[in-house]
Amino acid sequence: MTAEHGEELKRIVIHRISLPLKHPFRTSFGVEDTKHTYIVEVETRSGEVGYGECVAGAFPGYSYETIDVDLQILDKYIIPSMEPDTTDPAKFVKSVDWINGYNMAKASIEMALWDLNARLAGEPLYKFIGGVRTKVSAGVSMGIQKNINTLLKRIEKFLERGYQRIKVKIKRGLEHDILESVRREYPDIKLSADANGDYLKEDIPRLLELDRYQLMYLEQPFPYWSITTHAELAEKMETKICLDETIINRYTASEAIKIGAAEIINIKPGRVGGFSESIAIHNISERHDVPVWIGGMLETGVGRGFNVSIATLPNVRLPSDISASDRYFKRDVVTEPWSIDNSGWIHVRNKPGIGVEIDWPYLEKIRLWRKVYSL
Ligand code: OSB
Ligand code: MG
Repeated sequence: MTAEHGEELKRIVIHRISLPLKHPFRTSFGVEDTKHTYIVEVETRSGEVGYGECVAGAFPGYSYETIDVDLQILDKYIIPSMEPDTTDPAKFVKSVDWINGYNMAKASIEMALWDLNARLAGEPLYKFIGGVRTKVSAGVSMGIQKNINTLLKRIEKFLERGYQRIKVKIKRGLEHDILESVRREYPDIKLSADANGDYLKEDIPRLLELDRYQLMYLEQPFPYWSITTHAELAEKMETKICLDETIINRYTASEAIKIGAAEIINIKPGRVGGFSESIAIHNISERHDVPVWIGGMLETGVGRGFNVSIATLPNVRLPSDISASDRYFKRDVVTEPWSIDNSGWIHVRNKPGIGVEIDWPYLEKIRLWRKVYSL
C-alpha cells in the first residue's frame, strides 16, 4: 500500500484518559481496576483523522512497557522520527525500526495510520486489509475471581449472553481449583486457560495433569523468553500450546512455530507493533497451518474496532478475546459501543476505517490531559 492519496500529516494529538473498569481484572501478574490509555489522533492537512489506542498497562506486569514510559518514547523518539509524509504504515514502521522494542507505543500510531488510510479510501478497515467475514467470534477472558462461586456465576452470565468461548486466568497452585470447578459445572463449553507465564520448566509434570480438562489450548504457561520449554511441553502434552507474550514479531512467530512451541498463536496488534506485523504473523501462521485468534488488552471501543477488523482475516480460526464494550465499561468512549448478538458474534461496521467515532463530551470528561504535536 502506498500513500496514493497525496495527503500529508498536519498533527498528532495524544489524549490521556482514565476509564474505570466495571470489575477489577486480576491475572497471575497483577490487578487492574482502571483502563489507563492514550487515544491517539493522526490528522491530515485536509482534516481527515485516524484513531489509535495505546494498549500498555499501568504497571510493567504483562510487558516492560507502561503507559507512562510509552509517553516518553512517543514524545522523545517516535513522533520526532515522523515527517509530514509519514502517512503510510509501512513507511512509519521503517522510520521507527531503529527504536528497540516499545511495540505498544509504536502500534498506537501505526494503527491510527491504518485507520486514516482506510478512511481516506472510503473503505472499512476490514475490507482494506482483505478480511473475509463480516462477523467475528466473541470469547470472554475471565480474570482470577475472589472465589470459585463468583467465577461460576460470572461465567454463567457470559454464556447466557452468547459468548462462544470462556478463557480463565490461572496461576501456579490455583489451576486445579479453577479448572476442576468450571469443568464440573460446564463439561462441554469451549474452555481455555491463560497462565501469563507463571510456571517454570520444573512444573511440566503438573501442567501435564491439565490434559484432563479438555482445554482448547493452554496459553503462555512459561515466561515470554522461554521458547524451548514451550516446545518441550507441547511435545508431551495433548492440550495445544498457544503463545501470547513470546510472540513479539514475525521472527519469534516463525522460530516458535519451527521449533514446535506455538501450536496456536494469539495475535495482539499492540504487542507486535501494529497491523503490518500482525498481518505478517497471520500469514506465516497460515502457511504453517497454525490457527490464530486475536487477543485483547481491555481496549476501549477504539482498540476494539481494530481487533474486530483484524479478526476477519482468514486464518483467525478460533474465538478471539473480543467482547462487547459493556463487558468492561459502564460507558465506552465511542458513540456506538461494540455489542454482541445472541449467538456470540460481533459484527463489523460498513463504515470507513474502524467504524467508530469518539464520544467527545465523555472523552473530555475522563481525559486527564492532551498533547498536540505539529508535524
Ligand atoms: O494475557 O491475554 C492476556 C488483558 C491484559 C493483559 C493480558 C491479557 C489480557 C486479557 C484480556 O486476557 C482480554 C480482553 O481484552 O478481553
Ligand atoms: Mg494471554
